[in-house]
Amino acid sequence: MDPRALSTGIVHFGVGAFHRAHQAVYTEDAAAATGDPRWGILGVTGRSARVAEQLGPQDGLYSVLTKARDSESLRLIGSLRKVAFPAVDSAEVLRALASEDVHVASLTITEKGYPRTLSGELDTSNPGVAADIEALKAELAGRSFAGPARTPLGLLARGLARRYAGSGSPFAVLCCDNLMSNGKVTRDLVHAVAGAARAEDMLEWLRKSVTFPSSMVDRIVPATTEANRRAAERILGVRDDGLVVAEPFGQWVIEDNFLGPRPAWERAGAILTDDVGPFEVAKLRMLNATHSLLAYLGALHGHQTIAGAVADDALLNEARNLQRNDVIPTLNAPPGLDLHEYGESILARFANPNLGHTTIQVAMDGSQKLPVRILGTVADRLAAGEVPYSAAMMLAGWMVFIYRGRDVNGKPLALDDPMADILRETAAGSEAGLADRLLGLKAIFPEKVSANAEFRGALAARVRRLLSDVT
Ligand code: NAI
Ligand code: CS2
Repeated sequence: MDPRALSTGIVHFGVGAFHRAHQAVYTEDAAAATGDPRWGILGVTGRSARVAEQLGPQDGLYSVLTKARDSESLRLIGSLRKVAFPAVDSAEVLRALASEDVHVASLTITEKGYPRTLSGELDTSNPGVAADIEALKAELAGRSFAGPARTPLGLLARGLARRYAGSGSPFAVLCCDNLMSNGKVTRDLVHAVAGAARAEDMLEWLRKSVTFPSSMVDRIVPATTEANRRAAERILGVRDDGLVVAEPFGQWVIEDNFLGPRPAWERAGAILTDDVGPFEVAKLRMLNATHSLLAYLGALHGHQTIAGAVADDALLNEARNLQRNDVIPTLNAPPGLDLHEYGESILARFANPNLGHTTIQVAMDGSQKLPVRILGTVADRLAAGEVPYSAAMMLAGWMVFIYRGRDVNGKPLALDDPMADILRETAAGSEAGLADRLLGLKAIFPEKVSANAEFRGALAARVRRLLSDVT
């Protein structure tokens, strides 16, 4: 379908690589299958204008370089019609969220884009959240535009307030981040922003007219490199600054909970279901936890890529043990899914040498990722009276990654994490006390995990062994 025929029907927060290689592709395919022109996307960047600057001169057009093991293909995508940068375009985003032509907002703002306290509540001490709550109060009081938003959830809440004050028509907010029950997480935070602004009437409307479906999202999309752009330029004949790179595999399982219209994503291969939960848990625990194990152990052993880590038999064995011994016993398989075959299919995807997904990229934001990916498994196994030794190995990898900051060859390993300073400070000290010191971080480890003596012992033993392996 000619992208110029598309009207904007979706606002997406977090126009990173993954959105462009996953939801935007599904949305384009749905439009092509149905001829429905209503689903152009207004993308909203996060903290920099870079993507807006990359795509603006290209009319929002960009390409996806799909890299299979021994072949690659390039595809032009036109569903992303414009990219807004909140620092200058918040008013436009607010108008779009209030528009009767727009029916869905979606998000890929990373695990750290959902500011919560230890107990999972909205973190109102976050300066951006606090500023957005004040802006919402001002706008609800009928005062004029309260200036640029500071957080995606704040901008979204302000836009929903505009919708409530205007048409009040039904709306859906679709989270596409790697979080468990990601729709509920998003709903609770957006409701909390409205509650903090004492917007009781708006809250009532939110409960009745705005749904927050959860979704399980899957496609490995590494950060784009200059080498990728040069390869694409040789095929395209022009440089595409908005290029994204991805594996051939993709999956999207969406909770069918929409009060208003939505793209016919099922016509593009998405699965609409009443119960996303089993798909979410299986994917986050089987794929993402194994990814993190290979990232930390792989990086420490000098492997630049996930594919390199999977090619290391000892690490491949650790990955299989994690899936088979610790994760699978905690899962209720989604209908028709053989979990052992699923685990092997994941490892085969990781082994794609053409993708170039780096261990250091997967290793980032561990403080935000580990609670979602591995600590549920640990808690479930301990509750079943078992010690999850492979999960302990994965956590030992993360701890030694922080503590050593270098790989087996002495190459520095960057710690890219919103809690980096706290992690470094906590890790500093004796090797013997490393596991206990990091286990003491209540922002990451729940009591039921950190207080278990057997698990502490297993973790400390693996930290010791790993330190001697890589030192
Ligand atoms: P990216 O780095 O290309 O884009 C991240 C987006 O989130 C950017 O728009 C950025 O501005 C925004 N962002 C980052 N930190 C933020 C914060 N603290 N607050 C608000 N916005 C913030 O990353 P990519 O590859 O697009 O992945 C984004 C998310 O998509 C992941 O964190 C994950 O939840 C999900 N995902 C990614 C997959 C992948 O293979 N890359 C696969 C499956 C899910
Ligand atoms: C990866 C995920 O970077 C990471 O943390 O584990 O982005 C992974 O590539 C996706 O979840 C695959 O669907």
